[in-house]
Amino acid sequence: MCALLLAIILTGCGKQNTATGPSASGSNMPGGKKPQIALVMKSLANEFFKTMEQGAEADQRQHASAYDLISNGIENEQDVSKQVELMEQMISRRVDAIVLAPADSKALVPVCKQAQDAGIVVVNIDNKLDPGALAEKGARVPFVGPDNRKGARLAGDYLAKTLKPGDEVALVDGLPGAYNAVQRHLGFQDSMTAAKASIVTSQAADWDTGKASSVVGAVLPQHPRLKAILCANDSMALGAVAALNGAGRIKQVQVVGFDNIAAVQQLIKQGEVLCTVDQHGDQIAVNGIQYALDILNKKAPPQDKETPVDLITAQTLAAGKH
Ligand code: ALL
Repeated sequence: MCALLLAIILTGCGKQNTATGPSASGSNMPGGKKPQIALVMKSLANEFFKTMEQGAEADQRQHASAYDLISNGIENEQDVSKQVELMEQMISRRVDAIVLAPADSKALVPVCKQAQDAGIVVVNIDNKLDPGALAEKGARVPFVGPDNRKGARLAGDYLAKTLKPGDEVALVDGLPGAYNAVQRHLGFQDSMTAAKASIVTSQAADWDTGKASSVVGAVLPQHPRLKAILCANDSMALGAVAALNGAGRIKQVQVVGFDNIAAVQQLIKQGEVLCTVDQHGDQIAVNGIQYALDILNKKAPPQDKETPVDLITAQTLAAGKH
């Protein structure tokens, strides 16, 4: 009890899911001990990561005898140093594995290496760590997550069907240091180039609703003929919609998002967002945890694994597929 209390104080915004069931079934851990897996996410203010956390917690309850889960997240999308700190806390707690969705693809590499050097299995989910930075540190970390360029292209191509050559569009990007932000930018660009649309501006709003609202608020008066805004995540699509409503242009400008959060599903049904991309947030961490368990149980070589992305539109929502 005392140890558990201490653990919770140490992790700050962390949560622990443990179970008192039988010890790990089929665990190859020393003494058949049940592995402790830490999930280190990004902003828990973002519904995407709440969904991810709930998916992981549900999986832990279903497999309570196979592992214990400690889930952590940061408050602010840009707080990279806080995420490094969370990693350090998990290293001092000597967890068996860390499943990490890195806020920045380079800045988290040294602490991942530090974890590996301490004998902790590290699995990278959601946003890929930078291969160059990993190579420089001599670290190999398997990645479990989607092809973000492909996902963005799904949404961009769907939007393209409504555009004519020369139509003006804007891109709202995620945090520049995140590999998935860059990949989504490229995917949107692929679609817009193929459609011969004109990208009049592309600006980072760091995954954040408030920032996206200000960025789009400033872009709108400069581009009176704008036809669409492609946002690299749904939080920023919410900001774009707020700015468009504020400017009275919601009917003239289409919005595209990425994540499939509930608030955006609602806006798609209302016709204020055209489409989004489901990257199955509830399954991403679960896949990473499974992968960590496989490595701990010496079942799998550390290869990357691609997870699915699906286009979400008014039609797919009406068909009740999600
Ligand atoms: C990315 C995720 C989401 C999310 C964003 C915000 O890594 O894939 O699309 O909205 O982080 O932190």
